[in-house]
Amino acid sequence: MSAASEGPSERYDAIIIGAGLSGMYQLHRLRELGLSVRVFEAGDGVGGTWYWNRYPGARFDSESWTYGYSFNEELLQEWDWSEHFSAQPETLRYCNFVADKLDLRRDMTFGSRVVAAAFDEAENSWEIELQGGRRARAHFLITAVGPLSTPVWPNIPGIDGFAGEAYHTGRWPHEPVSFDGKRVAVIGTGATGVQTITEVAKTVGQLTVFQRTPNYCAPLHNSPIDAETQRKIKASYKEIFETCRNTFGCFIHEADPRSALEVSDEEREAFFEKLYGEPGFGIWMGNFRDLQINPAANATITAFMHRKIRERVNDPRIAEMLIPRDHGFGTRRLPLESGYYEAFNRDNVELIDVRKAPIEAITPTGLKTSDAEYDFDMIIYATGFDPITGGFDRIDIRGIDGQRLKDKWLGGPKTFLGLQIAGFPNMMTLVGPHNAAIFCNIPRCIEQNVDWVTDLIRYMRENNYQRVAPTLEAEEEWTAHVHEIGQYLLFSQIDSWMTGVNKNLPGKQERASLVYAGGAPSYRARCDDVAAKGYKGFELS
Ligand code: N01
Repeated sequence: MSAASEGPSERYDAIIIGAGLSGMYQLHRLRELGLSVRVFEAGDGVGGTWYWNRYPGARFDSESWTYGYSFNEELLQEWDWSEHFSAQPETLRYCNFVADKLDLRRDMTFGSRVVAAAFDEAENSWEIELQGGRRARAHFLITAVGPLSTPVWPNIPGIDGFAGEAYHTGRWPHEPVSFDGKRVAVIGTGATGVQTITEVAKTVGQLTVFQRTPNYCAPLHNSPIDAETQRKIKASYKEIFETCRNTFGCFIHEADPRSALEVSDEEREAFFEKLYGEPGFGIWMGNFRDLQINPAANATITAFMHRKIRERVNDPRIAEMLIPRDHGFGTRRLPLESGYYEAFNRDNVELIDVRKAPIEAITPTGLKTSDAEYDFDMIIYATGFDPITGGFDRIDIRGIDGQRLKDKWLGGPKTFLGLQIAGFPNMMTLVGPHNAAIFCNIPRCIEQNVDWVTDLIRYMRENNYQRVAPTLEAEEEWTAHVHEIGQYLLFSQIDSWMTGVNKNLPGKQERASLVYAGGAPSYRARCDDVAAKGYKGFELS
């Protein structure tokens, strides 16, 4: 792409890539500053994750009333969440409700995938190119591409030759899909697979689950929100968001200050039971403080979860297959479930361990493992995403001297605060790598990211600065800090999307430090400190 200085006629103060929760809020905030803004979005509507992930059973596991935007009292008071943990259709309706209320769509162009972006040094601006060739230019480029937005189909031979229905959960069709009486395969048992399997099992003819790595799952305990609770929630938003603001991951769950090893066995067991019986992430986020840093402490909750799986699954052989052996509880992202283990008690649900019998090929009529051949009417791929950097990698982003971001990040991302990159001026990366927002009740951290970026842009305009980029030194220091702090949490020693691993992708076989693991409050304090010191670590010119 050329960055010729005459450039395209379409010009804005800022271009935002993506109309998910972060892109929507960023548009709103920049409009308040009086900027001309255009959002380019590949999908045909707002919502990002909630637009694409329409698979059966999709719902979030943040409490609904902690998930919505907090910045606007009218939005909070006018919107009723119907359940404590909202399902995808309602969350997508919420995104559309916000877009309507704030009149966001008039500055959005849908069905437009950004394929390239190049910085023009002479003009201090970014030129982007859309699939199809349309180009536009802006002073600021803000990526709001999401950490899990690039679905990955497994690299299994024959995958294109299957004659039946085939769906990736992250690209689920908009039309209803029926499972009635069908023979259905699900490949993948991450958070998405767990929700899909639980839901599909209810109406399917025969369901066969192909599991490579079992995950620990805990009950969601979802329920409807009655009128009285609704009223109380609406009266307490201030306190709710204040609580979220001060917890590690901005959930309402706060870690217990005790060590798992300082209490008696009975006390520990009773606490685990209590948390297992309560809604949401308490068992992960509100548990003893050292479960995710001390292997001996972690072993206690891991043994508890093993017992729970055995209690819930009737066939001991299947229970043993569902018990993770290669990682401790909570070291991979915890899927919350509503009857997942009981799905395997149904006569029409079969579990196949693909570590023992690897999938060798997708055939025109089904699937072949090293042990057997299966016929299916439908194959569902719940095989995950190109994690965290995937949304960046598929755009040809070029900074100063034409340096490609993909090349710069070859040995792992380098950023300052997970929000900017040396050599890529005036580009801000919402929920980007090295940002606390990935390990967070995401809208809470999105608001922090967006507010911080908005303040930076306001500061630049007030002080007549045209260009901002971190110094190499600041970038190196932050990147080293992200690496160092990540080591303390046990998840950093385990393969998962949180450590950047996707076994289907040649470049994603090794673990990397992709997320800031110091918690949202520390991250916010650091960002605020940088701003208070006149954006220390950034070069402004
Ligand atoms: O993706 P994943 P996901 N053969 O990467 C398997 C968020 N989310 O879409 O683990 C066989 O976790 C793979 O196996 P393995 C949440 O943060 C949130 O499920 O690599 N299996 C794994 O089991 C979540 O963590 C919500 O051995 C293959 C699965 O596919 C994140 O999204 C709901 C395979 C992929 O799991 C990602 O979840 C849903 C192959 N060739 C998701 N290739 C809520 O808020 C891959 N797999 C509730």
